[in-house]
Amino acid sequence: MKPYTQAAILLLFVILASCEDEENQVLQFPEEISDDIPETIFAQGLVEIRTVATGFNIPWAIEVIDNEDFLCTDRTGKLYHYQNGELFSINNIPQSYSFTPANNLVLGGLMDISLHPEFSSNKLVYISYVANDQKLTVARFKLQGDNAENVEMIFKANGISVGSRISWENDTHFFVSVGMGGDPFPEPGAQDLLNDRGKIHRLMEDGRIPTDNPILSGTFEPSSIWSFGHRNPQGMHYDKTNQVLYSNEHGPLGGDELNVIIKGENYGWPLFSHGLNYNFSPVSFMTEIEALETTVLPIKYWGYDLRVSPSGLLKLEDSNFKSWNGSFLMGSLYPQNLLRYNPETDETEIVLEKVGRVRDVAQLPDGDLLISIDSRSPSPSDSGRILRLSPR
Ligand SMILES: [Ca+2]
Repeated sequence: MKPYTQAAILLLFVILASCEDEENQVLQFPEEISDDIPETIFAQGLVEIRTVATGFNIPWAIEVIDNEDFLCTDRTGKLYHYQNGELFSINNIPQSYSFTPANNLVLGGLMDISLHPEFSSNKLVYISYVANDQKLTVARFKLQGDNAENVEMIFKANGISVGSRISWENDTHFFVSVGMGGDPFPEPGAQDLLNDRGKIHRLMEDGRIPTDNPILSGTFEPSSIWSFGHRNPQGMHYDKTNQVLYSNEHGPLGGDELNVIIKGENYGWPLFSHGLNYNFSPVSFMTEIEALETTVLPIKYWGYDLRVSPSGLLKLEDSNFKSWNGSFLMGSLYPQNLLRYNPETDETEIVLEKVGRVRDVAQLPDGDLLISIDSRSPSPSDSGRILRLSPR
């Protein structure tokens, strides 16, 4: 290509990019990491992407209030409120503890956020985070303007978590996941019923243990534990129509899973996994048939080839993407994709390739979707951002 042709193409990109910025009214938060706004891209001719807000570090969770009104957590300990084109911080939220191990990823910190089902009248908001005592904690508060009021800690696990999601079953009960990890070998505890890690818990709105929670083997009364043997659940979705709780979780190398969560059941980690330890050794020598007898196998697992490392989970029901309704959308951290899994056909599709580390997926009342993406992905200069997806 001749130099002047290259220059002309570059100029065209600059003009297109600047038009795009104006049209999208991209918000620049003061503590932004970079000015880089990703261009609008068209994936497979189906999706139009618009940047709604930037300046985040690790935008772990989006919780929609209305079409132009949503909350977003940042793992580094901040909670943001986007409302009609403005982005502001919520004050007075509990301090969270995040840490950065050798691989440069930020772990712990502020993770999920969820509105009480009767938020419109009671203004109650729930968050899950690693507190300064290094334990996974659930707090709730009243959202009054840009303030968190009447902050109450309503659940404290007896250990830390590297991932967490909250999902409501009905107006009075919710689920919260507490994960674990292990590199190169599994951390102990997912099978230990006195250890809150590697579990999905079920609580009442005020944090009390529901009397109809399972009485697990070797115990005499219900605890907060709803299911156990999980590795690191980073997406949860409660399908209210069919009353089914879904959760995805990180395997080690391969063995990422989508599970249907059933009361009192054992999801197998680390007795059995479809994946391998990080040093490529087997997690266990249990066969799938043996695992089927004592644990619940995932409804879907992904191998090492796709390296899903899922985050966020949304089962689409009445989105504007008509052909996707009935499918699950989830982020795929390591390869930086947005994935769609169709349970009818058992097909996994890369919806947006190399879009960045997608942390969460949410649907707006108008049927469009929001996704949140980590800073420094896919390019090291990228700011953490929230994108709106509409059918093209
Ligand atoms: Ca499992």
